[in-house]
Amino acid sequence: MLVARGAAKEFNDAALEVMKKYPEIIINDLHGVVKDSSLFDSWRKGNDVHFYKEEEQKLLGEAVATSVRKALAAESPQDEEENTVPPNVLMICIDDLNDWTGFLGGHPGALTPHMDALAKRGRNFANAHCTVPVCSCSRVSVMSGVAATRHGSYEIGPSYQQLPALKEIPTIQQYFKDHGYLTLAGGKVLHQDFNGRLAGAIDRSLGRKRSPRTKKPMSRPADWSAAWDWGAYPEKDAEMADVQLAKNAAKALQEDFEKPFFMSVGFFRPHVPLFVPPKWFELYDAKTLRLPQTPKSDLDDLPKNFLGINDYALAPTHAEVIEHGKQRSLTHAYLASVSFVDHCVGIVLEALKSSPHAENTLIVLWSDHGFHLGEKQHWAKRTLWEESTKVPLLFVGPGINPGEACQEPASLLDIYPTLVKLCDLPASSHLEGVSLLPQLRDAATPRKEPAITSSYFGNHSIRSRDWRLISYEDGAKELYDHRTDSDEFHNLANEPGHKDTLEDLSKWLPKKAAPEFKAKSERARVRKK
Ligand SMILES: [Ca+2]
Ligand SMILES: [Ca+2]
Repeated sequence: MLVARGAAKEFNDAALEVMKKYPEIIINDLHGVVKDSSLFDSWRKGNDVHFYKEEEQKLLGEAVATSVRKALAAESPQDEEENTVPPNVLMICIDDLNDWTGFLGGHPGALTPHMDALAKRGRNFANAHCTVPVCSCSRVSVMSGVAATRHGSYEIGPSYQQLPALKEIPTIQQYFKDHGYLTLAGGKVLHQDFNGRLAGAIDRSLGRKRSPRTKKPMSRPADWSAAWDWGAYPEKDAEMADVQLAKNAAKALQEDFEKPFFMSVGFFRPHVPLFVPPKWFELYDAKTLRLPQTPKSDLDDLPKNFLGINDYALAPTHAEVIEHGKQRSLTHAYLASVSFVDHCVGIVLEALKSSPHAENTLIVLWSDHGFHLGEKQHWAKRTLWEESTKVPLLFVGPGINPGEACQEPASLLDIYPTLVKLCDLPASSHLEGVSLLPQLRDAATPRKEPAITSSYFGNHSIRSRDWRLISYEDGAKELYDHRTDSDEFHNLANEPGHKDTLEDLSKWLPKKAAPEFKAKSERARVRKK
């Protein structure tokens, strides 16, 4: 055995001690963490211990610590009950909500009092990004903890259940269930829901209804997709599926459960069609609300192929929106839908506040990707620009002190490992994200990993604290300095003086990416001229 010194020696001795006392538990726990590295052979055999890199020591340390806690808890279950009640988790996901919230300030007029109040109670990750800027793939990544470059879903089509790379990967709901949690879920959590082989992940459904739509087009030009309609409809909140879901969740939160719970609540607005009751439209004055800046000249410095990944799907082009004179009323409908969904979030949060679980529930709120409203002449999602990739991400609850917003990059991929850590579950080796615990403790803690977003095979964005690099499949690049250009108007990739920045960021570009797994792909179905 190697001679270990200092902290390594202390750790070494402690680990040996633990191994002697609880050989079974240790070996089992460590297995998940270290099974892929030959350096840990000695641990697996359980008869020798060596220390190598700092990172490996950390992994071992965490695994040992988890084992010790488990072993101690098993020895004195009464103590555990008295001292450590595992926290519940309330996960609220929102569909297509960009940074047009009060706490992110993406639109100066956006009214979101409930989410703003929530942001004040914990950590607002103000530089958080999705892994894929489209519904189903983004959600698959959140729920699996696996990036698109491994699961291969870059477009609506394949479900979680269909992706071969995820065959053995438990959803976060399943993982929590496997570790003693009761799971409840309702609304749009996964795009295609928890059915087939995922059905067992959810103990109780909170329903998954859809809101009513008008029979005839309300505001859309006749030749637009029926999904791209909007207006003050239906008359009452109670008719909206999101309100019904919020109330179901609110009711369930009043119950006493025998186990800790993991509740997932997924709201559909502000996804199109942008139908919400009149009172939400009345919050805004369509005539005076601010429109985003959409200069045509913004496209002049982009690589020629940039439209290649942006011309799919059902959304109208900006030219079509302008031609029909719909920019203002569509923007109005989006803002109305944002305030409506904020109201739904409020119903759930108020219920939690007055419930027996108020003090012991972690809340994580996020949206699956952002949304363009004409910026860069684009509507909706799928691009690698800030409007598409940036999302709200809030963590609130026991152990999280309120404080400043975090400007370090964060990814939706980090939700799974962060919740696993916060709830003190065993580490799982399949997770590709990074725990946000350091930034939950102190928002200013620097983080080296950028947020990586992929859109279709071979196109990636690398977002650091201050920069965004976009690299397309054919090698074309865009580079933006967010310290001076939060709108990403000025592509610096081909300007002198940024070689080092380009190189630094390029190091994070995925070296291997899974080819696109196509079941029925929206991309194959629709292609615009
Ligand atoms: Ca979405
Ligand atoms: Ca530009």
